Amino acid sequence: MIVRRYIVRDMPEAVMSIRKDLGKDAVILSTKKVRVKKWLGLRWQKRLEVTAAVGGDIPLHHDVVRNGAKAPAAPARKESRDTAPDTRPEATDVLEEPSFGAALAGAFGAYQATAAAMQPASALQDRDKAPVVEDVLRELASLKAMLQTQVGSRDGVPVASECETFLRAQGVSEEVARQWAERATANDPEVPMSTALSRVQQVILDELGDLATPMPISQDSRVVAFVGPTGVGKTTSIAKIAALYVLAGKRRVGLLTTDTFRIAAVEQLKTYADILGVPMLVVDDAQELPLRLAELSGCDLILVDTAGRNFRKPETVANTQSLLGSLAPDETILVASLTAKPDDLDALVTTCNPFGIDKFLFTKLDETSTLGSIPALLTKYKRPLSYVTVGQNVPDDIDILSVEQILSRWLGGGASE
Ligand SMILES: Nc1nc2c(ncn2[C@@H]2O[C@H](COP(=O)(O)OP(=O)(O)O)[C@@H](O)[C@H]2O)c(=O)[nH]1
Ligand SMILES: [Mg+2]
Repeated sequence: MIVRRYIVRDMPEAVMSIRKDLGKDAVILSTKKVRVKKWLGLRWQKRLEVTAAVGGDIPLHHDVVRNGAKAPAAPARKESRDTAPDTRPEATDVLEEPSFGAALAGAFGAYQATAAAMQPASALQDRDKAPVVEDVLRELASLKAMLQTQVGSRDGVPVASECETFLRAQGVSEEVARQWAERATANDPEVPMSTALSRVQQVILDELGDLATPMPISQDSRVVAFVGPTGVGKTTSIAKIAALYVLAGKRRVGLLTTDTFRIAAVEQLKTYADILGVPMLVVDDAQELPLRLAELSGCDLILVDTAGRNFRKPETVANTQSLLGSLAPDETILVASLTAKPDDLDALVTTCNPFGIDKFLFTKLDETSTLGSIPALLTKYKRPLSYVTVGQNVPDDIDILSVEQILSRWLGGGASE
């Protein structure tokens, strides 16, 4: 293995030098900010120290990015991160510049390690606030229902009730759970539970129709706003999506943040923007919006981060509504975490619906096995899913999944007839 160190201005410069020097299979091992003396040692300058290596058996782990980068408008082909076959040979065909993806991942990794050290266990703190007992009970109920699908329905309990119990445990409202369970078993009340659940899947897919197909950001959209409560993963998701487009090399991405509520929020997005080599501007006041948008006139995709606030407060709702009114985005994506309670998620969507929500983006799929809110919200509010995120790693942990793919995981692989 050859290991080299580079002192550069930014990541794009590092990637160019590394590619030229070590070839396209090189990977970045670490990055850190350093200060170097200029010529004659008169002035200090900020630089980036990047260590890269080539040779040995370096795995390519960009299957998720590859899916997004190749065809942002099409459903991802990968069924599951855990069960996906080794896609290494195919990845080289599909992603034109795999080492650039690896380079970005390295840079993001270094940033995230530093951020984690500075803000210990922020995700953990979020979780600590969650009603743990309720989560455990829901998990248990869902496990119980899943077990029943394996062994068949209990004696004497109609399969429709079993289906309903399963759906309820997964966070589907009572009324909808009953409807879906009844429709799935209507013609065949004695059907085995596993078959009933694959029929539930079909009932949901029929109801969703075109909405079952994932709808990432449209080719025609230039300004895309991301709204949602605090801490759900808006900024992280924006960084992941920006990385997908930078990797694809098809659109000039710019970032805009209106989240000046927390100083760290601006820093967070700025760091991602620097790593990606894309412009990022801050908007303090809605009146500045036209000016800032004009400054980003060279960008054909502007991702707008908004302040994560408590949507149960009327002033938050009013502020967001007025911001979106001035911004007039081509798309507004509601970002919601699946770790929230189903009722709270539903209340959030009801509150945000008047903003003109176009799509959902669900985060933290990796932290829960309760996925019923996805089909429940999609069918109720008739909005499609854009992306789902499955972890904290930028840019890896984002996926474009069809509802069918999600249901297959949720309902235990879609039990066969
Ligand atoms: N486990 C997990 N954590 C995530 C995911 N997306 C974001 N996070 C974490 O959630 C926390 C809040 O994310 P952030 O993007 O700052 O949220 P924002 O306030 O909505 O902008 C951070 O610790 C992220 O790393 C995800 O898909 N899974
Ligand atoms: Mg944020």
